[in-house]
Amino acid sequence: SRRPTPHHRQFTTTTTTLQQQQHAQPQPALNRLLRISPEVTTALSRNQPVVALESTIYTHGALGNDLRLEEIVRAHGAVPAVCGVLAGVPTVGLTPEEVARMVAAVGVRKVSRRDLAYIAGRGLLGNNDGTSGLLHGGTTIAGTMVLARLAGIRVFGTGGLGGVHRGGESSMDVSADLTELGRTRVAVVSSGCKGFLDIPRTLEFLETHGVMVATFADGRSVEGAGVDFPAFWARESGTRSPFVVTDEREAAAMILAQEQLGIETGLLFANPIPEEHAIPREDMEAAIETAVREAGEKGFTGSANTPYILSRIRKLTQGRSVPANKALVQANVARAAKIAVELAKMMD
Ligand code: PSU
Ligand code: MN
Repeated sequence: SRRPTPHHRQFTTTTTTLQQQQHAQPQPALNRLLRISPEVTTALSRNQPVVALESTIYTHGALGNDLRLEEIVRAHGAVPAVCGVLAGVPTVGLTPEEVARMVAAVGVRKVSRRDLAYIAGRGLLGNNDGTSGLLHGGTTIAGTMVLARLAGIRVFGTGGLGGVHRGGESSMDVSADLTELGRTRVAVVSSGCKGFLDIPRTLEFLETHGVMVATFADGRSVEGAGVDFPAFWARESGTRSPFVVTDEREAAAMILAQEQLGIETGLLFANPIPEEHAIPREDMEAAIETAVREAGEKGFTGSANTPYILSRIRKLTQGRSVPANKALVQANVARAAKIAVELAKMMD
């Protein structure tokens, strides 16, 4: 396979610019509103690999507290940065204790781009004693991307992207994760999009918004047939991935190219669930159909739709979806860390 071999001088020139940007003081207003942990601040200023992690997965995911995502990031030589809103303060680099506080709180919000001003504005008024969950927010992929970009983090590992919902052509339920990818330059590593979505329309939407979508081939044939864009619990979706990526170094080069070109759009790297944890599509389809139908009947629309469907699927599959969900997130976060490490090497 052909590896990208950019001219070394181009690298060096751009690196200087990037480092100058990174070392520049953040805007005072930004500084006041966005809290970045000391560890993440130091890592970013030294151009060390950092991986953003979302917090909705903890606050609304009910996947248990043994995901060990930060451990996985560290084991691969990168620094984890859990993003979320703690007591009204948008934060990059939440500690496990802070995440536990959010999870334990009653009324913790699911925070996407639109929710940030609402919750942080209330936080500005000082109504942030932290005893109520109302000013805690688990950030979705979209919300996490916003915070990661503000902090200067380039890589983000997570579970499954939101997308165009089934029937979305009339309900217009399209996850803000998709528009965020269209406008915010963060590379997201996920197991494709959640399997209960309309995958062909999701890919159409991403194409419209100019998002590069590449699926890790893992030794599968790159020439000719290509590979499927994965469907969360299943490696196959019946829909081809627009692009294929062979390894982490190649992914890192694409991230670097996007940055050097000055394109502010995000990138999506799809990482199919590890084979041994995959659940065949046919096995999931009955549970998915029931969950989607019930969500409609019971009126779980808007931001309540995805958490409801995920929890119903968990019940309907007698918990079989949970180990698969955990395994895929862990694999994605490991992959994200490897990409971040490769990227840091290229920027050295
Ligand atoms: N994992 C869960 N529950 C969730 C999500 C993940 O167990 O709700 C979130 C992800 O953070 C993703 C979001 O970004 O669902 C998409 O939600 P929506 O379809 O409302 O945009
Ligand atoms: Mn939605």
